[in-house]
Amino acid sequence: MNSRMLSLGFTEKHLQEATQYEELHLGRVITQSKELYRVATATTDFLASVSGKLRHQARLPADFPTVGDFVMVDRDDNNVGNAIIHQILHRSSFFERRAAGAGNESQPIASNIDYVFICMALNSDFNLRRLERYLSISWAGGAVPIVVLTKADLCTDLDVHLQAVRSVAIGVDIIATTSLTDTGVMPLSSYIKPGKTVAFIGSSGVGKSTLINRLLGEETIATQATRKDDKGRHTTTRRELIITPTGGAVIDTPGMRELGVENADLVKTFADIELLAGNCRFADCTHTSEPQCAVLGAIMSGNLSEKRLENYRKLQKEARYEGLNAKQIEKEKTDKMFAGFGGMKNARKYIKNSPKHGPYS
Ligand SMILES: Nc1nc2c(ncn2[C@@H]2O[C@H](COP(=O)(O)OP(=O)(O)O)[C@@H](O)[C@H]2O)c(=O)[nH]1
Ligand SMILES: [Mg+2]
Ligand SMILES: [Zn+2]
Repeated sequence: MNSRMLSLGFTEKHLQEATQYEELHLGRVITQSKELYRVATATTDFLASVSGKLRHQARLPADFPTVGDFVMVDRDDNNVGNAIIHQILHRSSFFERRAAGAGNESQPIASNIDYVFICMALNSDFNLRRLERYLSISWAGGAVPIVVLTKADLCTDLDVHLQAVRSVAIGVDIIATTSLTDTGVMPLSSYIKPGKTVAFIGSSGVGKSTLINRLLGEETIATQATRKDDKGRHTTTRRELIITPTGGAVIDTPGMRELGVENADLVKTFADIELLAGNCRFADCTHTSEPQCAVLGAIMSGNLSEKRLENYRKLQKEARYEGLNAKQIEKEKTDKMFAGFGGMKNARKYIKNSPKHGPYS
């Protein structure tokens, strides 16, 4: 494996999987524009589109390639027009969001991300509830989250902020950075290395692009998507996978903030609450008013913040509704309301067959 392949994130696992596709070449999708993909291989990069068969067999948007995908293409150079993507290799992590508008079609955002840098600025952007949301999304997608606190230069009480983040980001690395100096981004470099792919997420304006520019250094800027109208700095207009000088891949991901907590596995994010719940007297404790509830106990004693519990409930609810359209959410609510009757259908039957002066007349 050459260093370019390592930088692109190719691992032995991918090479191994690729061997089952004879006469095809391993590549990685680095950008996407509608149905055209830019694919980087061991030697070069070129445009590609999907094969008729892949398109034909695709049932969901997730069945199409997305940025970060390892794919099998029919060529290793761009001598004879666009290449054809025949196969998407197994994804180690996957992020998608619900498309705007009706229906519940989702749109793939990125795949094969090892670390998600959850960027949060140490100013008014600082919000622990939003952090909990991002943590849930990262875990759910199959990547390891790292909390990156940006603009440390603007913060006079770093310790207080770090303490607050620690109480929320259980078992997660927390890093404070500033883009004002080169050394301010050093703590990030241990994650950005050959074979690894990092995605930056966080609100607009927290300094993601500035961090990425710092990591890239001026000398590599020529390889980046540059804007003609300014100093040629990397600006985010679309998702793209970028190779850093140290040989790690980063993805600047506009749109990641709209990710829903679909399929969210909140167990990791709220491990403390899950653990407490194990000590509640009742196995099905809802932590609202039950006696000997360990969760409420922790809130009383100040070991758990009420806001955290509230957010846990909110995300749980959302996770169950995520992927449903408004009408389906309504149905879900009604179903829940009539759950005691065995669902809405039975509830209707029950009402119909009830004596006139029954509880629902
Ligand atoms: N004080 C300070 N400002 C920063 C820092 N990093 C970025 N900024 C500024 O924050 C603004 C938004 O940065 P940008 O990288 O475009 O944010 P993005 O939307 O997350 O990509 C710009 O004006 C940057 O100059 C930092 O570490 N400290
Ligand atoms: Mg940006
Ligand atoms: Zn309880």
